[in-house]
Amino acid sequence: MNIKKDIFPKNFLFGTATSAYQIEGAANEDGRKPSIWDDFCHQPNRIIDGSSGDIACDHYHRYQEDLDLIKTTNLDAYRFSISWPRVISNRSGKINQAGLDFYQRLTDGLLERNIAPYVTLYHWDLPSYWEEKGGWLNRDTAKAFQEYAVIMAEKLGDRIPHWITHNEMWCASFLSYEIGVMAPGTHDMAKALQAAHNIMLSHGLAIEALRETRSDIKLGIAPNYLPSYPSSDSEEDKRAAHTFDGYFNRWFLDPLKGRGYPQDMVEIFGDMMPEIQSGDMEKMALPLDFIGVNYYNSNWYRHDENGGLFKLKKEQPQGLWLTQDRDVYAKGLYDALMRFHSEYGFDNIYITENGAAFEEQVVVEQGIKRVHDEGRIRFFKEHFVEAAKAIEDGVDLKGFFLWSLMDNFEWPGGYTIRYGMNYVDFETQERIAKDSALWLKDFLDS
Ligand code: IFM
Repeated sequence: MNIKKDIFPKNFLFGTATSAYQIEGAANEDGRKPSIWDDFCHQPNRIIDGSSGDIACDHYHRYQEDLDLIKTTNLDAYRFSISWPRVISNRSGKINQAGLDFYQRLTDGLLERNIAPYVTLYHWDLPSYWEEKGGWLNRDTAKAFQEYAVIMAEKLGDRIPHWITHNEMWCASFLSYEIGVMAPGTHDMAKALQAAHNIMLSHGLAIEALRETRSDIKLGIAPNYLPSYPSSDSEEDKRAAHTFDGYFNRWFLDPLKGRGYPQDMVEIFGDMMPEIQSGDMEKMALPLDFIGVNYYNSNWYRHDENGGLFKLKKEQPQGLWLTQDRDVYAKGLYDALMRFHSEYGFDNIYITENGAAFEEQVVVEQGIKRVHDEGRIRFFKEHFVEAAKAIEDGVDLKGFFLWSLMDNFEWPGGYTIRYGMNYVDFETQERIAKDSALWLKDFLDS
């Protein structure tokens, strides 16, 4: 398939995304405090290769070189996250100037290269000093997040126009507290629901305070969205898919649109429902300037009487092609965008993450190191086509951020799963542009 950039509107923004813990390293430098991910990684059997983000891509020291990679790929924008425990030293909100300076330098480096910064305030690295007090199970953490958000906007809001409160709230709550494969790693649905509530509350509190702090910055959030299709046309399977959708998607999207928690799910969760105080749901529904969608894959469900709380079983159709850790269904991106547009009425939509991982080898050809990642090029093309179709069909899609700039610490997958368009040799920290980065550079130039 051959595609050209002109399938997108003229001012359409192309970017790439990363997150602090996955790339920065320098875990113990310049006054950074530990986060729940430092603690989690240093527990046995949490991370497949026993690794951590202690060094990661050493981006803290090599950020200039990394910003050059963004520039040479002809990308317009870069979405990065701020490490809360790097910039705030304790529960009283003491600023760590050295940590803050890093984000000042990073932002300046982007602006010097004419790359638009998009910042995420929370990509899962909660300071351990808050975890000691219950972490996201404690409402005080939501208040603390609001204070941290305000400090960041005061310090960086003059140079960063787009602010995202949270990345993938489902992961920060259910994947972390119910399924337990992410920090802090518990297996308790009631805790997951309480964490999800406090995270969404913290979003609302931050939006409220950020509006007062700077009226000129644009505010949004980046949920992960997983289309959930029925395995057959039967009413039972449709209900199963709808229930999974309630758990993964509607649980977050409905409150953002002022619809409260979805009633069908409230009934299923019963006495596991979180503590909700008066005014909480109104805060979650404060208007946003833009919304992100993180899309990777889709799931299919059928009804199963023995299928746990939700009575369902995942059943993927034949014929999906595979990446290292997911199956691919590009049309799911189109469906996601159409739903954000039609059912939820969102405008100013960005794809804040989309990408694929493959097992990759460096080869040397005529003295040049190359990584032939045809799978990633195919993935990019298929998803670009679906995004362009959604725009044609009326979706107000403003930009597309590819995950990720470079291979990095892929959470429980450690360094075994490579999502980068640039290869990282984690022994030497050498970066090698993969064929996908070279393809993208030409595509953006086309
Ligand atoms: O690496 C992650 C990222 O941190 C959040 N979204 C999904 C990516 C790939 O799994």
